[in-house]
Amino acid sequence: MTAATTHEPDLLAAFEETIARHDRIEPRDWVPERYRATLVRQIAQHAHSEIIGMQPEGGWISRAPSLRRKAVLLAKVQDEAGHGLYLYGACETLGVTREELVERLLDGRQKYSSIFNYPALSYADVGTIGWLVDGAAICNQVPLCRTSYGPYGRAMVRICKEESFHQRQGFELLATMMGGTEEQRAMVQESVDRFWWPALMMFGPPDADSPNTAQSMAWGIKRDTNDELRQKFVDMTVPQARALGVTLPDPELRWNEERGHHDFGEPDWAELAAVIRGEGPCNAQRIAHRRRVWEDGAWVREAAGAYAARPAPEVAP
Ligand code: BYC
Repeated sequence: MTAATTHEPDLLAAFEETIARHDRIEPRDWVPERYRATLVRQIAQHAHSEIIGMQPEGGWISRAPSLRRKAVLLAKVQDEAGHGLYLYGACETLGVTREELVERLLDGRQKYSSIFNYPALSYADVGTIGWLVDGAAICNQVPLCRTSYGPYGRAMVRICKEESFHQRQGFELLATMMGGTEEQRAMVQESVDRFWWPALMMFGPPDADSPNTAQSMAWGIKRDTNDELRQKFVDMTVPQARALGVTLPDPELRWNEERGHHDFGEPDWAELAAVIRGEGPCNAQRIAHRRRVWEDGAWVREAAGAYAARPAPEVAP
């Protein structure tokens, strides 16, 4: 990433032409500072979400109801760690270090997805998180495979493949429970009731109140608006809910023949704003846990750094 010097207008024109051609921007290309800062903000928030997102489900690994469920959940939570690492790697190509990004998360300058500030209270929540949360993530992330910044788009391709698998495992878990006892069916419904509205909030505020969407769309960072993606998610999820036999907790949800989409109720935007401000049910717990493991892992980073810094051993001729 080279700094603009004497030829900034030429550099800006080249950048804008690349965006207009829908070509990729790569790490060595000159970019306006605001483009770089927007990408760092979004990719870092995404990376933090993957890492913090390990916590609600991770708490159920030791309490999984069978060896098979435990193996599946372990693999899923490990995948989320991998996604975080690809995304931190993509972010580092923009000239920030991972340590700096973690600091910004821990002191509240950077955010992570609001959804992970809600608790996972029952094993049905593991299924609901896979079905609805990974389902919403897929809607959001598939278009990001075509984002204008190369390293972000390429990370998203692999992440999306794994998220699709996660969504299916969540659906399969819920379908199994729905075929079980009355009590199990009630657990699934109760879980869906709690997660439906927070899942809709994952897409961000409505377009009219989203300060970043217009510029991010103009730069090809985002390919769809928050409201477009939310609609896509609702349309995709309604038939799946019907197949499962669960009710989505929205009395205004119905098919609109004219629009060719489902109409649905308004999420509680004041609740989203409060959760983003740090006032959700689990914000303090999530960050305290992240801070604790970051501090506990200091010796690992130190050891890895010390090894990397050692001069190569001399080899006898
Ligand atoms: N939560 O102008 P807007 C996963 C913030 S995890 C928190 O619309 P933008 C998984 C927003 O950052 C995948 N904050 O912003 C892992 C901005 O504040 P700042 C998570 C939110 O960036 C484990 C302000 O509100 N996915 O897959 O254009 C288990 C104004 O918003 C939220 C991603 O991170 C929110 N929900 O659009 C299972 C996708 N919404 O930064 C699954 C990548 C808004 O200016 N991120 N804010 O202080 C994005 O696509 C976009 O950043 C957003 C927001 C759609 C989230």
